[in-house]
Amino acid sequence: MSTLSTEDYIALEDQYNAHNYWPLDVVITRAEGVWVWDVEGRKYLDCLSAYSALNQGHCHPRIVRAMVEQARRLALTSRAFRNDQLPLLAKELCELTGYEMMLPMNSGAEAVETALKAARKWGYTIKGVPDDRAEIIACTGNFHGRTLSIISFSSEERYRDGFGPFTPGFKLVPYGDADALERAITPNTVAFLFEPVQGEGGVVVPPEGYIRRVRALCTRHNVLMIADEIQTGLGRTGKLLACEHEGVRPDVVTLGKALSGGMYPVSAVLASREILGVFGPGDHGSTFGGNPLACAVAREALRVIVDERLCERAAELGEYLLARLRGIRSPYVALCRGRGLLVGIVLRPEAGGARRFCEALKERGVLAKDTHGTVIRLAPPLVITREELDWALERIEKVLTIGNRRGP
Ligand code: IF1
Repeated sequence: MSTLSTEDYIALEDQYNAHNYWPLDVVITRAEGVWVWDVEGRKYLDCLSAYSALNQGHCHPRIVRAMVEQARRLALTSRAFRNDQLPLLAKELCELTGYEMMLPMNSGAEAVETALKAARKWGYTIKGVPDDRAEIIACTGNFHGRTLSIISFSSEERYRDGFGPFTPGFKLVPYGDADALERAITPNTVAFLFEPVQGEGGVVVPPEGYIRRVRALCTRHNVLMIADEIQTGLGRTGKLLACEHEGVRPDVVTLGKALSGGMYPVSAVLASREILGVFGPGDHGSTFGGNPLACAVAREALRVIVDERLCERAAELGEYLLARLRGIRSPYVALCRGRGLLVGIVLRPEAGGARRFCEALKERGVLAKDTHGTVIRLAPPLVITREELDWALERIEKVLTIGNRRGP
């Protein structure tokens, strides 16, 4: 047990760390599977999974072993030299997903930036768009990361306020509206970037058929379909890639988060040889991208997803979770929605915001995070058991049904 208390850690962080987050006041010191422990020795069930980075659960023993063994042997070469892990990850990831090539980066935002750069270059060199005229269409309510170019097309004022001037060349259309996408496409449109389920947007599942219509429009107008599967990919929604729910293959896919099982920042862009082939030596890169430690960890993280049937588990348990949540009679809940183990409880305006429900859940041993102020997001590790889900549901039901008007 630690000698510093929760309050001590919070005071240190407040003093020395930038305040760009407002976390729940739980100081976690260790974890295993779906469970985490705070510095006071209290135990919690993690229903956020580090925003879906922990699909395989905390500190998965196989991934830990792969990481430690690789760390002892070789951690970083830079891409100035080759290493013996990158080629194997590339082959295994491409074979698993059915894409011809990948390009490794570190954070999700870097993968998205890479996809956008590839799309622009593809537009100029292959589609024939005039220099500096490429347009990329994205969706209202999007979340793709925090870099300047990505926030340039955010519809969330909070993410942009004070950070201008912004990168030009982006347009927004309403999420879920394929007609609006068709109207926005011009001869200079090189790509459409979207999330198969919007996470930050409040766990928004698009109308049935949307992803198929997007595919058809992108094909007809020679526009690259870029699916940001950083949050939805790798089993979270019940399929390896969420676009599979509509039988669709995007031209470009971004992956991150669970690509390392939460062990290390690893991201990647997947696409055809034609698209990723636009990059030549020196066009793009990253000191840590494709490093052997990242690649060894990602290789094992992918094998765990397959061996433990995490996609199937997410599909089965997600259906169960949503049905159970929909059965809760609560004066605060407007509706529950989601796909697989990515679920949102949308609260009514009179509920007074999702934050206080997340605080109340924390007091009862369940960690969840509000999104968009009014949605409680539930995204436990995909290794969760039905019994553990029931344990969480019991507490969620209590918090959502407490009788007095002021709630939990
Ligand atoms: C934060 C949200 C989740 C993502 C998609 C790219 C990225 C993300 C679809 C960038 C990252 C995280 C980042 C985290 C909060 C968060 C989040 F609520 F903001 F929307 F997960 F739901 N594409 N999402 O969801 O990946 O560069 O962070 O590795 O606080 O920024 P990153």
